[in-house]
Amino acid sequence: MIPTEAPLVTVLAGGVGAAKLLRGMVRAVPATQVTAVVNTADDVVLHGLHVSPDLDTVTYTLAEAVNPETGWGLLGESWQAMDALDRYGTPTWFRLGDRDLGTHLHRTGRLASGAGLAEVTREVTDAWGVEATLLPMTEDPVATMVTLDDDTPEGTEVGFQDYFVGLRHDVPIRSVRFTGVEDAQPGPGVLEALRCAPTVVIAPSNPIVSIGPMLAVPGIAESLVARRSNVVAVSPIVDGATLKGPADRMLRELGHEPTVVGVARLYRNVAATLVVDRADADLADSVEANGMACVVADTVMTDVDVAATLCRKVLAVANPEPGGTT
Ligand code: FO1
Repeated sequence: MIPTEAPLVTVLAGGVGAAKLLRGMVRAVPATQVTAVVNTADDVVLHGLHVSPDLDTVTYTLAEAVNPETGWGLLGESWQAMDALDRYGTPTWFRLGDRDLGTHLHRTGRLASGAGLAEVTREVTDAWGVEATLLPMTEDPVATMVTLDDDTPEGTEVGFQDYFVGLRHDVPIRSVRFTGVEDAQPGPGVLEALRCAPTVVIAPSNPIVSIGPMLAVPGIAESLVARRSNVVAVSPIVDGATLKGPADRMLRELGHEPTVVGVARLYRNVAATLVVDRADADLADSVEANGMACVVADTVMTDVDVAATLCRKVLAVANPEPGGTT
């Protein structure tokens, strides 16, 4: 069921960075009023199972059940199913823990019986006691494909998880595209959540492969442009680097500046404000010269309290109290 209560905040979310932000958001405001629109272009079918890494990372994090060392997968996992696959010589480079497998088995079975991904996501979040609403960006098949900058004339195109996990994102790339996105419809409730929430936040996720696919789903970017003044992005780049993952490298390789200024150039049409870390305070003027208001905050979410403080600030800058100081 899609919630009828209008959210207080809607967050565009990828994986680990977004999950940390959302963990702070549900401390800053009631969790029932938080909606996340989640990237599904990383989804992959493995061993016949539909795996939705970003939806699961956000779910497990909000349930306080995520593995804190990896930021994905479950706490206290065992790996007997992977050991069993190793026995048969089946590739296990993408590791699915035994407990995590239950989620993929449930999702795959329900999708095969005709349920939509939004409905199944609701079942999974309910089962984990997650009170925030997670909405898949689309229920249609959209896949991030990465063209490697190898010595072939056109570059070899691989699926996102082959690049990210299989090649440990340790290879140069030439381009990224999202197959199926032109024909994708926003998932149930997505456009309403983007239109109705007083504040929309773009989480500190990879702008190219986490936020990029969502903005490419017809209707999503347009919804943000229409209310840009209430859209706040949090930079995933701090001091010219990402805390986790290849965003800095991807930005550089695809011709963008791997700084908060490069992030501002990517988001200026859809968001009015960019929140940057204190480490980048000296770039605030350059961000503003690129058409976004710039707010400096502690964005490195070392614990949930830092995340909650960041979220309170983000909400305040998007909808300042009349006469208030932020
Ligand atoms: N990331 C890895 O680096 N190695 C893995 O074996 C791996 C398995 C995995 C299983 C389930 C899941 O939900 C996520 C998993 N991830 C793994 C993370 C995933 O590749 C990335 O977090 C996202 O796709 C990027 O946001």
